[in-house]
Amino acid sequence: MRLLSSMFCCVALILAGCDKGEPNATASAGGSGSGKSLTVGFSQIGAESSWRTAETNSIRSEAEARGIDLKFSDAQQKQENQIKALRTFVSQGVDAIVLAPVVKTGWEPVLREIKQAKIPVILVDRGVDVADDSLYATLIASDFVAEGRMAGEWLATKTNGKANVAQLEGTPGADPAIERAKGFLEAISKHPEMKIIKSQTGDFTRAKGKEVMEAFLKSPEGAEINAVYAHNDEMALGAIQAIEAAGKKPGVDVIVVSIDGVRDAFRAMIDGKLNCTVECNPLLGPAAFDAVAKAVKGEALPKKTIVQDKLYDQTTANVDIMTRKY
Ligand code: GZL
Repeated sequence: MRLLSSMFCCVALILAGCDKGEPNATASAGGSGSGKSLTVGFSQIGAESSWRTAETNSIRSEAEARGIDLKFSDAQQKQENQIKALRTFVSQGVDAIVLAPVVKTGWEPVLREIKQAKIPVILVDRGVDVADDSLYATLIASDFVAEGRMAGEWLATKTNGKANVAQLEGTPGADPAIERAKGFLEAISKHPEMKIIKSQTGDFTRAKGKEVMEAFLKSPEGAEINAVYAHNDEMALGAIQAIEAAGKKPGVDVIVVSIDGVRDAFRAMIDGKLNCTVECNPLLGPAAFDAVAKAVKGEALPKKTIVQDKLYDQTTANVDIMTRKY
């Protein structure tokens, strides 16, 4: 019974974001704690968004604070570049690998090679599809389905359950693109008069978000679009530019909802152009290196630590912006 209640407590703490693995947890210095400084390879997706840059900075600064030698590789949004980087890390004999995987599938062969080399892998911010989950030590990420659901429910309330939505999807095959679409659809499906009338990838970038939105607005259905759901703030900010260029008022004629909670999104909410954003915390450095420290010592880790998210809208944006860290 005691064991059961302490297990429940542990899960509750993780869900509440209060355990040691929470991304804002204070850093414990000194790498593995064994005295020997660690070498860790970090395969990052790219620099497609300010969210991504914030994540990179969090991991870099946390490594520095702990005296960890970080080998950083930017894959420029290409899985093949990530796979190359991972093999390089193996040949360099790193102590652990932190991987932010661009897409969900195609990782098994390289993860098996890493496992054979006895190097633990910590997945950050996006998950992978593998039959054997011993191929990675742990995943630290948000619940993307819940994020999409929150955005969809907010939009349903705002529009009284009536909207013709244009969806800007993230990178095809990426965990957050798949799951954020799923959660949003789940929420709007409860409202027969809410429909996604256009949907295309904007690759999580501002430039692509703008380009795709311009094309949506010029399409035969363009005049009917009265809401935008973007899988990240960057694409929403691009869409806002396209809406304005088409002579419409973003935030009023076209309601815009998105995900991430970056500072520019708060500025756009203060300006009345973005309606809401669901925070997805990129400050994963402390939690990632807490996990690295445990993994290299062979300690057990939860298969997934869920990072807590929260929805913000225009009502408190001018106050909220003052405490934003990214
Ligand atoms: C989320 C992350 C997404 C962010 C984007 O964990 O993978 O990728 O939402 C980013 O802004 O580019």
